[in-house]
Amino acid sequence: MKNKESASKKIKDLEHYQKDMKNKPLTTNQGLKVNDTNNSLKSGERGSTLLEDFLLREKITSFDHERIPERIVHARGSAAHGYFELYESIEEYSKAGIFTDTARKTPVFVRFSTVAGSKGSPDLARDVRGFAVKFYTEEGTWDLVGNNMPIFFIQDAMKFPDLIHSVKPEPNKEIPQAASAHDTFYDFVSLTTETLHNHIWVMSDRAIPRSLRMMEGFGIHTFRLINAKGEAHFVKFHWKPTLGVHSVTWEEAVKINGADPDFHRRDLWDAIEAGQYPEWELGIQVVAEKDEHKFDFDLLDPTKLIPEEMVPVKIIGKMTLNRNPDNFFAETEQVAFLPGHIVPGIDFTNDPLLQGRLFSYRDTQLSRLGSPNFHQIPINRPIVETHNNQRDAHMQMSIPKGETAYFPNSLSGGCPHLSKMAEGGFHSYEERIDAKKIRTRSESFNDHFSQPALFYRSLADWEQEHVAAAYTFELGKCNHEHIKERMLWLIAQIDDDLANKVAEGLGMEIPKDIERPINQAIGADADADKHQPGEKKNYLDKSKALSMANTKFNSIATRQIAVLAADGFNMKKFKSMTEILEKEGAMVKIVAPHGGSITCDEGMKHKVDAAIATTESVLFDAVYIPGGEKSVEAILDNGKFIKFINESFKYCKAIAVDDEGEMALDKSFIKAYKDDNAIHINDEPSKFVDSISKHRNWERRKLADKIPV
Ligand code: HDD
Repeated sequence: MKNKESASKKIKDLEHYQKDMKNKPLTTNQGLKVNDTNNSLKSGERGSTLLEDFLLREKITSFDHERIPERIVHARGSAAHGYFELYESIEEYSKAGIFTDTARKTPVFVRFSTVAGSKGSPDLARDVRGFAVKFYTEEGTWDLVGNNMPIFFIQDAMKFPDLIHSVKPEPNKEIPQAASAHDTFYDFVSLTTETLHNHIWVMSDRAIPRSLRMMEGFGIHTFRLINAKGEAHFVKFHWKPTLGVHSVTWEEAVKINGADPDFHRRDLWDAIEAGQYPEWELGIQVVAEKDEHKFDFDLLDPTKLIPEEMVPVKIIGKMTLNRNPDNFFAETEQVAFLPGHIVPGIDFTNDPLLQGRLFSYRDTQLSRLGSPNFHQIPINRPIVETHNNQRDAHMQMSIPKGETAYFPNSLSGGCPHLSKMAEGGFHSYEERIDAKKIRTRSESFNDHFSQPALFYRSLADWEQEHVAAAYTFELGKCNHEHIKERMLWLIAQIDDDLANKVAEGLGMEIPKDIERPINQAIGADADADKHQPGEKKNYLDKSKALSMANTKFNSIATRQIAVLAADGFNMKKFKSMTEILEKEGAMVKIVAPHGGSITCDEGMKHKVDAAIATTESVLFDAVYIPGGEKSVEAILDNGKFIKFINESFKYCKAIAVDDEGEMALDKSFIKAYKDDNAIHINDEPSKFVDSISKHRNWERRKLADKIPV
């Protein structure tokens, strides 16, 4: 169901371009009604096809050219429409209408993505997630093109092609797809130590989110906010999901990729269609210009975050996604995000990564969308009118009137005319620059170990174990010993304990010292010593916000609950359990031995959501087995149900059973562990709800490792 009431200005604009085919005749692109689209024009019934067949040629030509180049990075993505609302004006920092006018509902289009994989790659790759937001503001479009991690791999845009070439499939054999676990990536990472911070985030569960709706977003760079007096403040942008930040485990991710490669895309779509609109609060960390140098790291270095203990995040508004796109290609594929799209009140800093991005995104749209007129594609059009002297080029959709296409002019009355700042005219922040032109990296960017170490220290024990397992897995997939050795040495600079665990898993020794220079991302004539990673600092022991153990655990909304049942299940308990689960917003799905429907002990038919043969436990958050002897016996007759139960236990999920449902536990690995905190036998439904809202019972994990599924 589309939410018509909140149909925003942008949605109305898009409606203008929508085509509804209902009750319409099939026509050619010229409007000619078509009588036969099944047979080509031939000379005789069995004769050869004629060149004259313009119907055939139009149809086939269009088909032949349906594809456009996929994005060089972030090719795999899913998007949705929504809106942003401001809680309170922050006019002391920014004059942007979106940050001062609390009455506005600013339309947004948001695209989430993985980075390394192709358009058809699975959703649960271990990877950074793109989090790109297009705000259609009254003053023009603002694109906040961020990721789900607060830092980036590299410090200078000049390194981006190298980074991406190293992680993409190796060029001789085009292997592996959507995976960083290969030699070229670790060759690059181990020679480019600035990557280590983003890299350890990728080794954490942040890289395998439970849902796109349960991950944070970050603008990453330090930007500037500019107020009406022209004063600037540094700012970092944060998106915090109202459902909290939750992830799956790597083993589950691998299985999900097989069971449902569209897991995240489907989850986003289904939640919106069900009216369970994903929400994120927008937060800002603001730093006065005068405080630029008071930190132990450089604010212009995109491999550093500002710990929330040092600068708290001020929550200023909320984004809600309430509408799925009508057409994937027209909207999700053709949307073009450009970090260079800003509005008065927001400005850039000299972060060298951001500066390079300001070039790259416009450039890439030219090959992807084929023309500088890509801003005229409906999804990319601002909601405000545009007037300028740019003309022509492929696919010009407007018909600019008048005899002038230059400025200044007198023949068109000087129009389109300039706007003063007071009228909303954009004016770049006047930053003082007094410097020599130089190709180098600032030594203030040299700290490569402190923040990866802070991240690792801040994690809960189960998160740390997952990080160690991820390094071990990824390096275990590399073939070159010297690359693994370099990585082990570097991990030891981050954390000894972590390095020891990884070394043990690899069956290797941590090298005592390795030949310097370690960091090779320097010029040929540069003084290598000046650009090596500095000593690890400890300016903060732990930062709470870095661990998912400190996220929200107060909702089971949109959680997928599998009800394992067959004919004869006990309706009474089923009803009281599922009514409460559904009231709390969970999605209850009946998984049965077959499709169609099953009949409960009260003789009513219930639609089966998935036959056991078509689904897997890793697609669900929790399991409920109602009583009813006949029902439980029927499910125990099929080994896949037992696997389903064991696997749910293994991945530390909540499981509830009523009455004869306990027989299912006795047939599973759970038999000896029925006192587990998240196993509920004839328990109050509210207790099951509590366990599901905790996401996982990690206390179970050591035991769970022993379960052979
Ligand atoms: Fe990028 C796409 C995020 C650094 C060059 N990037 C792209 C997308 C996201 C990001 C979310 C997908 C947008 C969409 O959904 O269409 N990129 C980032 C972040 C970065 C970053 C958060 C660092 C903080 N990117 C970065 C650098 C360069 C690029 C340094 C080049 C010098 N990125 C691109 C690109 C893409 C892109 C090649 C591919 C498709 C596109 O732009 O539109 O230009």
